[in-house]
Amino acid sequence: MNEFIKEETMIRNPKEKYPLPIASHRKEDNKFYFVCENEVTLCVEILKDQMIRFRYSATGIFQNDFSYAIDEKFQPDHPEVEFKEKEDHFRFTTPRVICRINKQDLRVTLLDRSGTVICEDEKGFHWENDDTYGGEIVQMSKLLQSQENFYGLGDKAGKLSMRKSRFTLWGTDSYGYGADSDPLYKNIPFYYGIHKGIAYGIFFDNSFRSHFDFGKERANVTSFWADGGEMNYYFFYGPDLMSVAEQFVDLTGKPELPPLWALGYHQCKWSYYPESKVKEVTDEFRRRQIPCDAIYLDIDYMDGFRCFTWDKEKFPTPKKMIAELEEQGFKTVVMIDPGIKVDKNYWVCQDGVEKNMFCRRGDGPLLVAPVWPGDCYFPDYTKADVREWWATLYREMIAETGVHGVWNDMNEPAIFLADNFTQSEKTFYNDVRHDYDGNPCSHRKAHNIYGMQMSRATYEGLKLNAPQNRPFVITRSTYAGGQRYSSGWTGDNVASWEHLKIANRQCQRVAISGMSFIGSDVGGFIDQPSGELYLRWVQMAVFHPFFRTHSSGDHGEQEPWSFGDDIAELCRRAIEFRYRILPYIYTTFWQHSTKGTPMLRPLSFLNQTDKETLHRMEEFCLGDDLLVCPISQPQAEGRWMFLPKGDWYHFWTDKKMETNLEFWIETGLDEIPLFVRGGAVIPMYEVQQYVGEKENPQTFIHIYYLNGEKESQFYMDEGQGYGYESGDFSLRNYKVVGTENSLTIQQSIEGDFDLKTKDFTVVLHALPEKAKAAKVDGKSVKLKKAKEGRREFQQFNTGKDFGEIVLEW
Ligand code: MIG
Repeated sequence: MNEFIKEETMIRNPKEKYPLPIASHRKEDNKFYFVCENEVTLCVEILKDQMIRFRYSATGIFQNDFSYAIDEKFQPDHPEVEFKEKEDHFRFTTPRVICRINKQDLRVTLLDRSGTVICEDEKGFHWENDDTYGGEIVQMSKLLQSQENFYGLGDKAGKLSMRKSRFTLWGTDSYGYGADSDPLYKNIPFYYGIHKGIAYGIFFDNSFRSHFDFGKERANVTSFWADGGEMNYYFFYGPDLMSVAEQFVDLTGKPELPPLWALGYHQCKWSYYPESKVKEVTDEFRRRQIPCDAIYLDIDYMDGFRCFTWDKEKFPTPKKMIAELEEQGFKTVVMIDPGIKVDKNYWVCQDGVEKNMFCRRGDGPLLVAPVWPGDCYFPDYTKADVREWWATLYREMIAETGVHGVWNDMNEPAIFLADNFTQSEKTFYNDVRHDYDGNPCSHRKAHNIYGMQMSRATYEGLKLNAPQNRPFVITRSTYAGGQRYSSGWTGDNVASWEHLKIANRQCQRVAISGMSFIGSDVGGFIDQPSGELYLRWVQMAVFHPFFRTHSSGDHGEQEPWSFGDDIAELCRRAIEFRYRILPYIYTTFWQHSTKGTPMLRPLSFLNQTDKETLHRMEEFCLGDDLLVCPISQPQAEGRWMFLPKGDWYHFWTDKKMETNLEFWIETGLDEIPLFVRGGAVIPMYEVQQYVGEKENPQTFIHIYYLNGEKESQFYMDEGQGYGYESGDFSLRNYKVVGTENSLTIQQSIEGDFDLKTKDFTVVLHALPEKAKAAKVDGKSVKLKKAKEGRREFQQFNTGKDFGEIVLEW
């Protein structure tokens, strides 16, 4: 017993049941089983040096081992471990972690190899099987370590650090949610813990309604539990937060690369119609030269909200319209909801009923619930046949009409409350049946994965009907691992400064919870932002992987020009900057898709041993080398912020920053505080109005001085299609080495893709003195002076395939 626990905290709920002492143990394949006197069984599987799975059964009988979260490509390596029986415990030792299991009560303690306790059970596994409540609850409680902090859990809107808070995961349509609202749309039962500078992660892979308490109920206890299913969790040892993040994505799946256009700017509203209105908007973007890649059609394009149909009055010739928009450089993304209108004259409904594709109530009849179209049926996406069927429904829309991307909404699932619907929650009845891919269950188990499986079926629809293209899907609800199929947005937020901050936190949090391709409704969905708020939001979202303005449309307009010409001009500059850093963003996405590294990173991920970073929420990094701090107040002439220890330059002046302190930074309306890491190589493009507008966009290699060494990468490929899978990519690895009077940049190239440029413009930043001499592969080149805004620098052009640049002063 840990002496820090106060007696009273250990008082046990009489309904709770516990393991008795371990009676036997055995090893089968790579699994170790510990069986207690009352049949309670713990199964431990050492998947990797730093990754251990724990599974408990109260009866000794485990459920079929099936999870939607785990990527089929995940490869455990089952390392050799030392297993020992001690007097009062069993012990595993991997090269990185020690795991102790108490004989008396099955409690688990995880330590690092130096013996520091990382994570230790308090009561450990226990459960309630309560007939009066009507269900089984599986519970785990752990000791909260001294000064421990917690992060993760998907789209929660409150503080980044979750200590002293309590959360529920149960996908909910949370219109106009706030910082304290819970649950929200996404269900990602994965969190990080960090204490003594050591980080670990826990993924509670259980899709029932689950709950997490980080020292709120009892100050020294962290617990998680679920209203059913198994106590089944994965432990990841860091010690770096970043390593935990990468391991979680290793387990739950890396997304493929999106089409490059999906990383451009998107414009959306509920709803743009008819066709002439859509064109008015797209024309205005081109007229004003504000870059934009995608335009969205919300539910009103459909015929009476029937999915996979068109309202022929509003959109008489969708194929022609989409082709014309494409000519202009716009991709069209349309909404598809799960609710299928009950209407015997509607082909999707007929077909679905005939083929038995829809969810049924516990006693057999089809589930009927009202949403936009009135009464609807709902596909059971947890069945392979249904996903395949759903994928085929996209044929006309994708293969024939040419729609480029699909937006899945209302998939928590959300329904409207109607008089004849007796459940108080705005979702399916608990008794609704699901196939769960051969593991039949009720909605209690399938609720939290419904949106994920819908977006999966949609992803398959895009693959099926446009196999040459990389799919683009966006979803509102998802579960752990949903990043394999879809991007996401943070739902129905509000046009307020508070919500700009919430969006910032949510995007960071979702990104470290596995789904990097995330953004918010820029400007706010509900209510009308001021021009200033809209601008500040745009300026922040430039650095979010998914970048889209969306609004509910029941107030004024929300396009970049809706707030007057001055704001339009400032928005234009911000969006132009997005297009300039596209190669950097794409490289960051590539790193995410190959290594699982989150694209957005809270400050704690940069320097986790510095306590200050653990509580910062507004500053964040996009990729390795850009650090941003949005302006989140009106009429700000600057703001207070913090830079972690390191070499950082002010992006707009190239001035070296003092770090590891809080400071005031001035900022105009035309920029937000942005910093770049010393030694970084930032690949940039000239501005384009949309991805692919210029066949050979001028490409810049921005190099930032460092007295030391640093590596960077620049990844590029066709930006669409799958050539990159067979070598048609270009990866440039850079190594920058700086001394007091020189800087060298080495480049090594992998892949066969011929970058669509002959030359690079190499731009030198923050050299301590002007370079006098520059040599590229031994040949002298002439440096030119250049100026941009408040920055002055030297630059030169060189062939893109150089091996080494040497600068001296
Ligand atoms: O009940 O399709 O979050 O983005 O514009 C509202 C209409 C349904 C909610 C989504 C929002 C979308 C809206 N939808």
